[in-house]
Amino acid sequence: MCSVSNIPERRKTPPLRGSLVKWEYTNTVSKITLSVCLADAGIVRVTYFPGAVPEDEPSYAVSPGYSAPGAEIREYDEDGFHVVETSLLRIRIRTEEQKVDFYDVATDEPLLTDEGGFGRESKDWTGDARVWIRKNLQETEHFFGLGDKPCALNLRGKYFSMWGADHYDFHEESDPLYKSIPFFLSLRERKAYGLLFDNTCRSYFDFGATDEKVLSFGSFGGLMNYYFIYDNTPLDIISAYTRLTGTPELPPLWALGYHQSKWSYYPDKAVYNLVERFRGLGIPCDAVHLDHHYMERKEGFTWDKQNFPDAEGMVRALEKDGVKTVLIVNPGVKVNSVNPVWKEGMERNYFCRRSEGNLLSEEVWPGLCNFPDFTAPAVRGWWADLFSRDIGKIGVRGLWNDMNEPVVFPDRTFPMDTRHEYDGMPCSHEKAHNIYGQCMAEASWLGMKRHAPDRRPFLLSRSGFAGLQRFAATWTGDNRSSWEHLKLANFQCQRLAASGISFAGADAGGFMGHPTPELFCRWMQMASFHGFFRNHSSGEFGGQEPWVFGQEVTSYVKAAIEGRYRLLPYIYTQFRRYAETGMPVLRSLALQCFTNKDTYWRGAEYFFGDHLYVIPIHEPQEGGRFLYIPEGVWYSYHTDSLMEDTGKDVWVKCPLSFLPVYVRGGAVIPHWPVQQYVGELPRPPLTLDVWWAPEGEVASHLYEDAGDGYAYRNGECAVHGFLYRGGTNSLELDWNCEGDPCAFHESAEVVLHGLPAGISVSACMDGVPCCGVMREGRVWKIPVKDKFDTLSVCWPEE
Ligand code: NBV
Repeated sequence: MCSVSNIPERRKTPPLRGSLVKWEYTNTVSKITLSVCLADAGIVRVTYFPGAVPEDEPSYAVSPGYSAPGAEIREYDEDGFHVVETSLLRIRIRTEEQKVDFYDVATDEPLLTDEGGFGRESKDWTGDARVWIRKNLQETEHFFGLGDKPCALNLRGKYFSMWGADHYDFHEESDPLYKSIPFFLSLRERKAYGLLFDNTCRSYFDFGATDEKVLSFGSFGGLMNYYFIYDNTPLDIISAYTRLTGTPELPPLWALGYHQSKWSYYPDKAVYNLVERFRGLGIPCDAVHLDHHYMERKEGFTWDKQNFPDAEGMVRALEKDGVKTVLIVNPGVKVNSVNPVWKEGMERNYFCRRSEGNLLSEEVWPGLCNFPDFTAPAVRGWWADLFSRDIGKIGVRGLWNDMNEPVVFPDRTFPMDTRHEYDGMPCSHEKAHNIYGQCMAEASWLGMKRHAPDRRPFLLSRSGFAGLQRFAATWTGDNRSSWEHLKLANFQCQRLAASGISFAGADAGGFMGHPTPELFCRWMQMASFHGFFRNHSSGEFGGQEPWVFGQEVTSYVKAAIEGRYRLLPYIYTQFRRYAETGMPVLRSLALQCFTNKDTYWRGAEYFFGDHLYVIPIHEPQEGGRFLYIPEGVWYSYHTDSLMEDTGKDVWVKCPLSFLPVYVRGGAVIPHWPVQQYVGELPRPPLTLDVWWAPEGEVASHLYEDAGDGYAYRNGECAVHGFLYRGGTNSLELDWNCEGDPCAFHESAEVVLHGLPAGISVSACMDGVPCCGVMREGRVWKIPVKDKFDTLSVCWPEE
């Protein structure tokens, strides 16, 4: 049934290419070789090989597209050290002891130094070994990152494991969960570094839990192989890590809109009714996710003919209404001799086998299943082609990979002797477990690229390893409708963004249980400021659609979703920057304000892109709360009131109608009118909202393109830059643009917020007085014909 076209090449690419400088030291007794490899001025790979240095293994973390830029170095020997200096780092290699210490080159401050250093213990008959490394943990050091861990942001004093696991009904501190992202950041007032432990076996991180003076990490197999990443700020370090492990493609704009999901919406009539309800109530929605029940007996690549007699007709009809269909796909292929996918997988020998050659057969949703070995390139190519019908012909716009940790019933994973191709370096499940889900995501992503080549893929994957962002967005798994889980969702989304995955969300409202109206409202408000915005629930506890919780909450939730749609040009711009440079979209307060150690134990607050600061409400009945307002000029995004006390905790009122969100004075925030779905207005009128700051300069950006497809790669896009200059009774705004400034919006308007009351303003564009300047309440509106170079606004001194 499916033809195998363009099988991707074996992953021959070594983990690091480009201009590398390498040093190797072999201990003549232990025969262990220490290899230190410089990728750029701030990225150093350290590897301990137990014997001869083999050809590089495939790396699932490092992007095949990453090419090390190299760096200018100075090197010399000094009392038993070999010292290598770059513009950022001084690396002291203790050659005899095989230890590596990192210092800041300018101040010679120690950043990370070996305590016991590298250790290794052979595992009896397998020939494999447990490996670990021990480093000095400094008193002032704090840790962040590590993927989807459901706990407070600061990881100091804690111990974590990496072993992809389905943790139904997880709770605070459950560990491990679905994803294994072995990357962390260390913050210490003026200094920060990042570290990626590139090892796919079961691993652990000990941030001073066992010994408060020791930071250690290790694994139960594979190599001690880590990347030390240094730059000026935590956000630069996250960006560098994201570039090393691969920046994502720009997502289709619709995928940043609102997604509605449930386990499951069926039959087709229920789906039509759902969409009708959204449209009837005027609540924007861009996607509906179909869970298990769209399939025949839960078997992948089938449609239940009774419930969905005309799948293609439905998908196309929804699309006409602006709603894209996203399908769940699990890895297990039902053992069924009339199932062509199973037959073909068998014929090609693409399913995983145990060490003695017998097929791996386990129960999952459809019954007894076999499992594609996604670590083999040919299998990924085959899997990709299985989507020729759903993606290529029917027009399904997104895929949702579930159960790919992988999970089998009851509550287990594959037996450890399951064999995997591991891209040419065959191994057991012990080594492949943590990357199985990511390889499935890669194969599904490839399917979308192949069968809808003119569209940008949208894929959601529950499991993943470092680098997941190259293929997929993610959600945080099976949470619960509780205040504890709302808080955890906030921590997890911030933590994922700090781990390279900004396109992340939690099931808004909670997967299990039924939220109270207040909880639902707060959760939807928060989720509207996370990377990925989807309401999903198990369906067992009643509906969780935006209109289920009474009129008042429906109106607040509607307003939150509408707010997301108004903000889409801003959100899209942040995603564009993330896709280009790896800069995270969500930036925890501690990471943005890392020179202020008072922020290190705070968790709720984060920056959403460059200029918005969001404080989700974690507790019920919070009519007000203390929150930290960063230094500078900040306004309430919803009321325009100026925050009087900044740089400290202030008490603010938090009515249920909206979340506390603040906007930076001097910022230009692009807005669109509310649309029911992305693309409803082909060229939405653009509003540039600007908040007055009486001094200083603030840079803002706007990125526009067609919202899908790849024409932007041929220059069909507009990249706008704004520079705001504040004065005590004036402001100026410069606007430059690469590309046609008017191609993607039909009109533009500048709206000024925060100007003193009772004034009248005069405005000039490029020296010419503006006509049509209008006051509306507290804001001033200035129509813009095409674009200006400089807008000057002033008003009489009070
Ligand atoms: O496919 C059913 C669910 C899905 O709705 C959920 O989002 C996944 O996390 N899936 C797990 C399997 C069943 C979980 C009990």
